[in-house]
Amino acid sequence: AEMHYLKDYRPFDFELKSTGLDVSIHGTFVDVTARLVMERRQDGDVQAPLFLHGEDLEILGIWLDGRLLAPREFLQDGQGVTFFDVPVSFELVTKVRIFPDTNTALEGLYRAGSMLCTQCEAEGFRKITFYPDRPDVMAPFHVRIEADRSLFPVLLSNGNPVKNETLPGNRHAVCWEDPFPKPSYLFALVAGDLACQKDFFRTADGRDVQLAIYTEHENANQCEHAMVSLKKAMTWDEDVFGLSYDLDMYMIVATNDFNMGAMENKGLNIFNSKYVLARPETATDGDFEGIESVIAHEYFHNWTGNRVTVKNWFQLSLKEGLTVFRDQQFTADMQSASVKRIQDVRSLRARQFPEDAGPMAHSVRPEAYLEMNNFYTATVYDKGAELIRMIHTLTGPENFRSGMDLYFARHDGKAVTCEDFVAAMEDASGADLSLFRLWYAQAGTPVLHVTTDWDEGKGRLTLHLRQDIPDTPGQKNKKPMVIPIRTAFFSRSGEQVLLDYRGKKDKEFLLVLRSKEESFVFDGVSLPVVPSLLRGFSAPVRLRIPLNTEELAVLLAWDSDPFNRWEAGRMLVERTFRQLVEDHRAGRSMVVPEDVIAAFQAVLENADQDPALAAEILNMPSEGELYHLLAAEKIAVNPLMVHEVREFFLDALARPLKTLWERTWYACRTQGAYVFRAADVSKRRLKNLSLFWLSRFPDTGFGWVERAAEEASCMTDRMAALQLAAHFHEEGSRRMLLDFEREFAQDALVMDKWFQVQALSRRENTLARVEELMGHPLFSMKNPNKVRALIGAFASGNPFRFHRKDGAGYAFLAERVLELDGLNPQVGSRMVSILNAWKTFEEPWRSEMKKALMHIRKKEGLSSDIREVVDRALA
Ligand code: B3K
Ligand code: ZN
Repeated sequence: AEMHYLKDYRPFDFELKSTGLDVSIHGTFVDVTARLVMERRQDGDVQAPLFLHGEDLEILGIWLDGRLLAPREFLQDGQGVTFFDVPVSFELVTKVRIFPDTNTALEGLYRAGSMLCTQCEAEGFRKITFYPDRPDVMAPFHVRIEADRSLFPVLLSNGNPVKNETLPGNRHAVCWEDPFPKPSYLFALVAGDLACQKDFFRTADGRDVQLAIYTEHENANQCEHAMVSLKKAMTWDEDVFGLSYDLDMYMIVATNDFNMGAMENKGLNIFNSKYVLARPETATDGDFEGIESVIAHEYFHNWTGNRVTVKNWFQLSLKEGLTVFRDQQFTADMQSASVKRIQDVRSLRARQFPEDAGPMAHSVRPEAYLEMNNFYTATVYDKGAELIRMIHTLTGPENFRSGMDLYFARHDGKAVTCEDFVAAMEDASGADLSLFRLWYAQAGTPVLHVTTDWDEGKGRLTLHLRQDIPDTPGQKNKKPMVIPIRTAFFSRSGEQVLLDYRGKKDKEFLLVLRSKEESFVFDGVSLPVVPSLLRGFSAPVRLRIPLNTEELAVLLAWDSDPFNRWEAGRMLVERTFRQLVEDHRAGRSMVVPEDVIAAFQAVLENADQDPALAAEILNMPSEGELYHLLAAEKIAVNPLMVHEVREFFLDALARPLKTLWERTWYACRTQGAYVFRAADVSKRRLKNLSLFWLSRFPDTGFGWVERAAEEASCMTDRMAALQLAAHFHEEGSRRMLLDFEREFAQDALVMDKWFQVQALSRRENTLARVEELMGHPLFSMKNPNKVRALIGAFASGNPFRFHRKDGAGYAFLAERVLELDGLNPQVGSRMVSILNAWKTFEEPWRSEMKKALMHIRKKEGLSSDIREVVDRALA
């Protein structure tokens, strides 16, 4: 593999008129015949040879306009095949053999249990056949699939089924036609013995669409929630964006072996079964939420991604940022909007901010990649969604909708760029987004410094704003960005006050910072006010504003923006934590101030006003989140110290609230059958948060956990108790885990949870237990869900036990990465990225992490996925 650069982009010299595929499935191999009708583009290079991508393909024959080519008439290498002499228009037929059973990378065509399925994005289609495997080459597909009827009664591909054939030798074939021209990355094929749940959806203009969810037979009864979610998403997209589904059929296939969450192949989504299967006895509220949002995300791609696709992979955020924004808005409408926003920002800070500050930092529209799969990142997805959100804020909802309409009117059926999207928004809204475009090009998280000046005599308040954008690898001395800042002010007693800004009285203002420094002046400020800035997290920046405890307590209690209430709580915790860290380092005794405790106590006392928000506010930052906090302030991370200080803080906060937490636990018990609905979800969340706090008391803690486990009647409550139990050494803990294992040994998704809670255990022998669990009969390095549940959870979700001073955690991870390098480089690359933050740690952790990275780099023939990450981490 070689580096790809955005600046080198060139259109393809040929036009692909149509693609015909004939896929013949046999015992241990599959033969693929591709029929490509092509024409040389007159506006292209008329001398250019024809290059088709193709990897790991065994050539059975190549025909040009019906003539079998001799081997010297083309040139094959590891990347593909080149033809030096092709006519202006021609038909090229290739026949290749591939081996899905040995494909452990789960890219291209592979075996998943008894079924065969595909994953083509980003560049997997070239492992199926020779093809111009690039997103700007689009064609209508005609696919014929042939297989044994007993082993593979169900044969699926994109579009509409047009023909069935019965063949000799118990074989059969099905033909599919997808009339919408599409790039190869949206191709899909599934063959298997699958159960099918059917339903239908009537579109706004009265067409009936067949909906079908395919699963293994034993899971057929677990699709209801996914089906309901799909119909909700279809309705929402019609209501909010005026977008209806376009084919006669919408199919979803659930598979246990999948590298990520799901894939939006045209008309035939393929899903990790984790995001399809659910019932109350086996799925948690989190699972139900995840399914609803991933089903919606893949469905929304039908317009943002499929109908309008990307010109090249540098434009990935065109479809991913936009589709994440759309699924966020959907979830906000279906569930609690404030909780959704809080959780999204929390994950942005936990995953994207560190990425933006680390060795893999890249802009939302990256400039270069070695392995495209490494750029399906929090930056492209989640920061990309924040960019769309800022455009939404800057233009306003009506203009944003007009911009979307214009975008589809201009680009339907085409492969376009992020620039095309911004231009449509600009043209439809009249807003000037010229400076805004920098967000797509500049990496790094801007730091926004705010100071206030109050002239009591004049009744004038001035906000001084300044932005700093940190240097990132390959990018220095950046230009100021456009930062939309939703702003309001509160009196000391919590009223939102009316102020004058540029002659206009209002309660909320949209300030837009466009230069390095700027001051904003407000009049009519006769009493002291507390500013509430960046409301709803209106820009993906780090806000630095010196507010004291009293001011933060005002916002925490009274801010009319729920997000900023939560944010005030965070600021309070973070300030307290930093103070404790200083005390700890200076050898002073640590004290958590009374007024900090009182502020959180007030939240808990009033929890019934908004239990969901209270649960978010009282859910304290994890150790991992605190690492990021220190790293952002250039304080080297000492995992032992963070652990000790955080435990001290939690204890100090827990003690005075004990009876309140007990009362809350009782108050949140729900009666009756499990229903996945917002009101119940937030009660369960607050109840299980109470349990977390109660479990911390040394004498009574485990008793609470056992009792909660006994009366748990849904998986949400069971998991909450089991996860806490897994930290304890009590015999009861061992028994709970054993009983759980026995009860669910048949259910792969539930067993993932069982592996995960043990990987997350705070017991000091957790590393040894994780190693032991790798030998469990249900564990497999070949199954990505299992790898994530055990190894991923341990290395990224259990920092205290992973970041061992002796480096044993790192050595363990390095061995797993090397193992994955040979099996599944995409998953391996995700795992090795956990070490990217090595420079932010104190010694000896820092050197031990580096050692693990160097050990991995030594391996010869390292996959490009893992090599790219390791090289950049060590650069
Ligand atoms: N587009 C896919 C992700 C493909 C990842 C390839 N390594 C899922 C999604 O974002 O909807
Ligand atoms: Zn997506």
